[in-house]
Amino acid sequence: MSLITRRRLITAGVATAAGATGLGVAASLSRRYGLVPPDCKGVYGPGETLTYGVRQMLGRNAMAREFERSMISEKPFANEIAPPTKAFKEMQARGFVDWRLTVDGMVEHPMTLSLADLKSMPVHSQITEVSCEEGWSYIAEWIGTPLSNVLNAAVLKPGVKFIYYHAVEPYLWETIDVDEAMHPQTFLTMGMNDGDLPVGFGGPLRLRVPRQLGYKSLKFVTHITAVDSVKNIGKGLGSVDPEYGYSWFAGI
Ligand SMILES: Nc1nc2c(c(=O)[nH]1)N[C@H]1C(S)=C(S)[C@@H](COP(=O)(O)O)O[C@H]1N2
Ligand SMILES: [Mo]
Repeated sequence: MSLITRRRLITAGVATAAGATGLGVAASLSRRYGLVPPDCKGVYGPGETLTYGVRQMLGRNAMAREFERSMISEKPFANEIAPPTKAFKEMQARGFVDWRLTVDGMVEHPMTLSLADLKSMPVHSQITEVSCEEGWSYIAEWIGTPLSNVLNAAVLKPGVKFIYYHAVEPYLWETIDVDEAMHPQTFLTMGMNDGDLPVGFGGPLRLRVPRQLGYKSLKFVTHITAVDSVKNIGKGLGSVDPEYGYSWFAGI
């Protein structure tokens, strides 16, 4: 649907809301056009809903800023050491040849991909910034294949609304909406600054979501699931972040 049509619908929804029975109509219209985030309830709910709704209406296709090569940070700050598990270290010792990414859920063709499979897809690069919610940031070149290539190969079934992804650490998971998942800058990243993606930065495989804060760019990604709702995942808030007071939608 075009932006104009969507805007008209919203205007119509808001105008209807002015009427006595309109609130419910406005709410259901907003939900229908994907303007309501999963963490829309609670103290911060109205703010989250406003931020996300505006982004969805005006910036669904906006691009994250890309930088010149000369702007790449000399000493990027890795916020995470390798997952300290024996299994991870063994895979690392074997050069991650047995690392697998599982793609399942509401897809026509569930699949399990190796790093070699991913590298055989069209590979692109972007020079973008990682910004942590705690205030620091750095710029790096990220090399990988857009997540859309994998999702298009798996073929999303009608009704998919979110992509749910896990890190190798079982307690770390995130979701993004389908717009973010299909955005050309959302990359399954295997390389950084002309080399393999170092483990400290999420190697061998990290989902870079450059339009959102660093915590959406999960490192050590092993599993991607297409879903139509986040209600039954964790506390139903869309990711672990809102459970700790951070926004599900972390647009920058
Ligand atoms: N698997 C995993 N991914 C993660 C994290 C983590 O602890 N584990 N931290 C997140 C947070 S809060 C930020 S800000 C960025 C930090 O990225 P960096 O280490 O490349 O600086 O990674 C994100 N991805
Ligand atoms: Mo962070």
